[in-house]
Amino acid sequence: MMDNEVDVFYRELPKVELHAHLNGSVSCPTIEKLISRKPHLNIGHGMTAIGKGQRRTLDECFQVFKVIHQLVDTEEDILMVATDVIKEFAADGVKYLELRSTPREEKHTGLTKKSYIETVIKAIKQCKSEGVDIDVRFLVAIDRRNGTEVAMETVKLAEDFMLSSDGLVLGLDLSGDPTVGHGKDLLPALQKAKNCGLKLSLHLSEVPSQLEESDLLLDLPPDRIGHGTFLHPAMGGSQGLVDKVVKHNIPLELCLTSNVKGQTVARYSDHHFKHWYQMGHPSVICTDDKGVFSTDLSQEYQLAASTFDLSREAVWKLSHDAIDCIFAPDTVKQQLKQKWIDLKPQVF
Ligand code: 6MZ
Repeated sequence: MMDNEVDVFYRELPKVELHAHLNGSVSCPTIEKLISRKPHLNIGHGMTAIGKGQRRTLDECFQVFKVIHQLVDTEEDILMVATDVIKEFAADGVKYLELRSTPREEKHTGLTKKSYIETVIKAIKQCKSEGVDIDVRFLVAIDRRNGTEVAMETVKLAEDFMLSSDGLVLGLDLSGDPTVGHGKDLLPALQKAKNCGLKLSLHLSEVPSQLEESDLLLDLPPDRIGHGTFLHPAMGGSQGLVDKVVKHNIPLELCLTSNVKGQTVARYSDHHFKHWYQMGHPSVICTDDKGVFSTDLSQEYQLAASTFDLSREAVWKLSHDAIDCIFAPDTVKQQLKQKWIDLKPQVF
């Protein structure tokens, strides 16, 4: 064991990251740089990350995002945050990353939703031109608490960028505090997004009270599901919901540390990964918010392996099978599969 207790096998494992919120992924060194840019805010480290062994309620996690948003409110900040996050994922062995973020307008700094997205795209292109070994795409996020009108506006923006970003903007994410708002109000916007060719990754059933909403949104159907913690009957969901997910073969993005630290799952061994994985359903290990939850993707793979007793072959297959769940076109999937072949160790 080395390197923050993570075995070198997991660091060297080529990985696909499909569920990463930009502002939740900001590392300690980047937070330090942001704090030094804005000392007047009096923000300390303890306010932006949840350390080893610590737990917070989901509500407290959402307070943490508000603090980070105070620190990230100019184009300059977003450019730094996005390039740092991309380079950190690359250093962790991530070969393909779909980053998601909620475009924000900040009147006092002149930041607009359009310039927000443009800046993330600039960061992606900058990393590419520097030769960072990672293929990065972007999903524009809808924060569910902002309601119908903002969701429609966001879809329009995402559509414009999908058409003008050379394939960098691929789809939409629906996220935000799951206890606020109802998916039925967002359905027309999501339907419109789907009709214009945007891929959809929706946070579903992150808390127990969302079964009716999940049932409704699964009929779209989405292209991927974030968390889906309470869909399975063993977690308080229903067979009907599982049947819909299976019928449409919708992959799940699963984030172990996030769910345990955010207290929607009591123990790692209770994580719903086991139910879906046992069924052979496409399940992708992700970080969610690597900065806020003090983790990285190598640690998440190691955690899944140690908790559910996965062999190295099984872990390799898990990271390889994630390629089929990406939103980029088949040509990219083929390139990634070749990369996995090239990087596969002779023996595990
Ligand atoms: C739901 C989450 C989330 O968009 O400013 N976000 N939404 N559930 C979660 N589980 C813990 N973690 C993050 O990144 C921060 C935003 O991502 C969403 C929230 O809307 C949060 O404000 P961006 O880059």
